Amino acid sequence: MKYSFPQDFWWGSASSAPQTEGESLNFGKSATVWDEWFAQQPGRFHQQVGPQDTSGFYRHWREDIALLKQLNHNTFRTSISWARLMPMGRGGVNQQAVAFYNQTIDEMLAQGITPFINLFHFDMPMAMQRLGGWESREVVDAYAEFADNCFRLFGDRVKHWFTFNEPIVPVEGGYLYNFHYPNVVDFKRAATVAYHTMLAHAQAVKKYRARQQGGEIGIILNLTPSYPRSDNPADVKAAEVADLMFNRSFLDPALRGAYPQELVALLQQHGQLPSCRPGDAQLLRQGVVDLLGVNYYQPRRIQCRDSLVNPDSPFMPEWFFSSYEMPGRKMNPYRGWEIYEKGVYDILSNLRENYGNPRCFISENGMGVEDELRFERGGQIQDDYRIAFVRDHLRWVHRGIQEGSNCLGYHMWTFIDNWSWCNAYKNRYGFVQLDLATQKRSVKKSGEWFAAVAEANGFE
Ligand code: BGP
Repeated sequence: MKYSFPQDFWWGSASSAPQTEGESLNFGKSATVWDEWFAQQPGRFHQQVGPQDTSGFYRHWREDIALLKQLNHNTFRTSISWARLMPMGRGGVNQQAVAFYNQTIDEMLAQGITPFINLFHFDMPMAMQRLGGWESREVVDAYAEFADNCFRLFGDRVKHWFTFNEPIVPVEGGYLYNFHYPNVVDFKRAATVAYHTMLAHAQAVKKYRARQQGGEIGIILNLTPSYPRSDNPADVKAAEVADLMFNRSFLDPALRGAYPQELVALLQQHGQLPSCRPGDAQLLRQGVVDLLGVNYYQPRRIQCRDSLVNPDSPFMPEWFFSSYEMPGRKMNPYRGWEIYEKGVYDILSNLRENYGNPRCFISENGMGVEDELRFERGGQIQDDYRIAFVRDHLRWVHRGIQEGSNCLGYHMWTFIDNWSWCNAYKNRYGFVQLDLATQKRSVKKSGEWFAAVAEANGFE
């Protein structure tokens, strides 16, 4: 069968400033929570590569953009580092950063690659974290100032903006499950962080629209379809609560301008609602996006709890459901996440049926592989598994589009193997292999395959 995609489909990949730029304490940039996190854990990180190094886009940007071109990308997503542009978090702008972002944006445009720019990819400046990070309303206002500076400085050329990438990850990682800085475990604080993030989002959307720059603004959410173990009402209910907590907590405000009533009622009942101010609800309504980025990696498999909750234990989402390992599920043998390609189609169907079919695109989807060098033959990584992964997801994306979904593109995570928050370079995701010792870039087999797909606007 031939899979042809709509004209002008966005073919590209996604990355982020903190995972690729390097030079994280140089050229006027101040520390983010990642510099702090890395410094606090000597010995933890694979090969000792940290935010200061990464894949070195700060120095290799010209070569990297040439590679994007070679891979027939018509679009590319990266982010602007808040701590690079505004080292104190607010106030002064770092002119070296302005020059850096100007040259990279201009070079992408010169190569026919439309830049998609995201404003926050987990990289809270330490100056802002010291004020309380997303727990602080001051930080919400500072972020809006940063966003507005980005629109002012680059909005004449950048026409696709995103306020946040996966805003739930700092909530989960930093305030609920203890896998990111600042390692807090407290639902109420997590809920406040989530709420303030969406207020910051809405403020940025408002600022962008006020400038009337003729572009669009959206948000990028990682959506994890929650499948119940059975049709048993208790399992179905458990999956619905997981969906409320992990998907709809951001999806509903982003697309409908308000939180789901069921979620508000649930948190209220348990005394976990963040404190609101007059005017917040109206602000949230103004944050409805023009464009939704969907990151999809894996689903959630949910069942009802098999034991009663101890009401004295700290409140957690898991009071209402358990996860289980679905028998026979397909796993990524090289990283350990479930692979369920149809999930991407289910997300598109849900958006079409329940959210008015918004303009959207797949903004991340990808396959991490540990020790990928073992697949090198004749100087090239033969990553047929990644080709199969992308192709099989694209088939489901294609079907969603055939059925009417307003899905405008597909971005793979990621372009060049990059630094990751908890694993550094252990898991490789790129179309392009990075040799950490030499910083040499080599296109993998999947990169060549993707270039051909992008050129043909589809595949057989
Ligand atoms: C997404 C993030 C990316 C990237 C990716 C892979 O959630 O947006 O920044 O890191 O996941 O995950 P990991 O690097 O943890 O394997």
